[in-house]
Amino acid sequence: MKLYIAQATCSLAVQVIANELGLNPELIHYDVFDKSTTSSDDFTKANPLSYVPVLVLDDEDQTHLTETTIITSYLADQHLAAGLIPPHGTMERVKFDKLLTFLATEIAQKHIPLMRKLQTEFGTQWTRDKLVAAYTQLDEQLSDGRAYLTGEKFTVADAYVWATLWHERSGAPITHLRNFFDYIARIEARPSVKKALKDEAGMVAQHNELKAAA
Ligand SMILES: N[C@@H](CCC(=O)N[C@@H](CS)C(=O)NCC(=O)O)C(=O)O
Repeated sequence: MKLYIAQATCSLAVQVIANELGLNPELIHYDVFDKSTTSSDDFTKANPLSYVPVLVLDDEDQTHLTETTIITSYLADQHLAAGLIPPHGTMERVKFDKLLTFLATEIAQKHIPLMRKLQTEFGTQWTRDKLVAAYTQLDEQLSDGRAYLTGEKFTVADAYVWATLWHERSGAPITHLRNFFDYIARIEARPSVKKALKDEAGMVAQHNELKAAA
């Protein structure tokens, strides 16, 4: 498998889930600013919309999967015994997919226009307020002392929350949420997360060397 990643983006969620499962997809780094990659591949062929993550499967069709929630869920579904996602066809899974949709729409995609400073003053405030409300909901969910969002087990949802924690760049004031940041510290202690950051830094360094040599 090949996984297209970009520095400090949602592709980290896929790296974490692959690491949790002991999978080793070939990593290709995409620079979102100059649009180059660490391979000779044209990234727009991998994803015409030019965003990461993209997972290229080893099947006959070389299926290209996009969308963070879909890629992470797909990998977790292939290894259900690891417990990173509830099985399809259960109410637990319906609630889990609801949570993933919430994280994608109310958190991940809300940060992006803020980070890119694309909004009016009113729009910026409105979006930051939405983010604070969404993170507060997660903080409340964690207030019963559970280790992770859906209970005692680390899941795809936790990887996604961590990978899209961009409040420092988007200016969403959430650092008062103590349950939430204790939870983030638990996630950051996981070997899968440390490895994802190390591998990502390695790919960025390799990319910079390639550019310097060009
Ligand atoms: N709907 C996609 C969005 C992915 C996305 O926003 N990717 C960002 C990084 S987190 C990206 O690649 N941006 C590059 C660009 O827009 O040029 C998903 O949830 O995976």
